[in-house]
Amino acid sequence: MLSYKEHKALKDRFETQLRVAMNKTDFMTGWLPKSATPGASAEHFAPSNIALCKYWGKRDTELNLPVNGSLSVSLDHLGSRTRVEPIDGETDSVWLNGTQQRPDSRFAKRVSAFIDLFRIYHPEQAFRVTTENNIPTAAGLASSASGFAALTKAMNDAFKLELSDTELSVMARMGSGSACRSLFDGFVEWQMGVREDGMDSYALPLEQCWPGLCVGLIHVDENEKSVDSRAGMQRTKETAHLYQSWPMQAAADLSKLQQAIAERDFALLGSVAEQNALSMHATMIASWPPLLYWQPDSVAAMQKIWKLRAEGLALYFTMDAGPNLKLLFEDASRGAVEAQFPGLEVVQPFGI
Ligand code: 2P0
Repeated sequence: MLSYKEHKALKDRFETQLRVAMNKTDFMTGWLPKSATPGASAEHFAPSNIALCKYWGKRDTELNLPVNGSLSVSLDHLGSRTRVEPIDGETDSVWLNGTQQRPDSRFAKRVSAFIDLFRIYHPEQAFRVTTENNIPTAAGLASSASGFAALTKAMNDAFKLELSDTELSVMARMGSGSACRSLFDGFVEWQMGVREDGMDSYALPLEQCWPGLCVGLIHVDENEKSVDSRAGMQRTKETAHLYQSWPMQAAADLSKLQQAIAERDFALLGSVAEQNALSMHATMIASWPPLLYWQPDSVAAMQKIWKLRAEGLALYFTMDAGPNLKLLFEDASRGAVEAQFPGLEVVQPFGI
């Protein structure tokens, strides 16, 4: 019988071996056609997305494989447009919203590391990458999902890879998990998959649409978070006992959301999305050191929503790893909601 210490040492060694066998570069070497050549410039748009059932926690941090499946709605015209151009020189030139990013900045390093995956056969080829986000900065929406999705599509064209939508979703996931959902419009499900190489962990668009569904973006605070989602989900998974209940909750919520969408049951959709977001935040608060993204204005908005709902307004919210709320309502309530939240940015992902 192995002691606990011996058992742990064996487990660590096994996991290290697995990691060595399946890092991103190994993955790409087995996948990319050797003929892949960086020829053309290319440009693509991808929408931002809001999760109704959240992605929170990874079972593999190298390949961005999630602990749970998630479901989102894409934000139509709000997102990122990214252009890539092969250039002479040794380093990538990365531009965001008209400003060149320092090569040692977090953003430029993440973009270059992602492009490295495509240029394994042409390590000398540098790119100019230009990204424009049309997401109002005041809405405080993360842009990594739309940015990496647009970049993935552009690199696919630049290297003439002709990858399928599913393969593009797998690729985008390795840039940023939530980016795999931004490959598609409308409702999108990211199936978590079970394989170690992640080839079954990608997003799929749902067939159903929901004309009249509204997402309202409330701005509470646009300052950069001190702990980003990537670090936040890792801390939660490692330190919050409460996290043990998260995979079960997410699985149950995912199937209730599928039901709500199939039956166009707005009260079910809104209540499940709101409870899912609050449960995710509960796991964050239960981490150590604690993670509380809420500001006093976030709590004030929640209380206002609960009061309006008690008075009969069909209004719910969701929140990501930040202080800003995203309101969920239907077109019939739009006037009443806008009267309560002046200046609200409203998106109707499926039209009226
Ligand atoms: C989501 N979030 O489902 C959840 C809810 C934040 C809270 O996906 O490390 O930026 O790049 O895979 O995709 C944000 O996480 O993290 C996110 P990485 P990502 O929208």
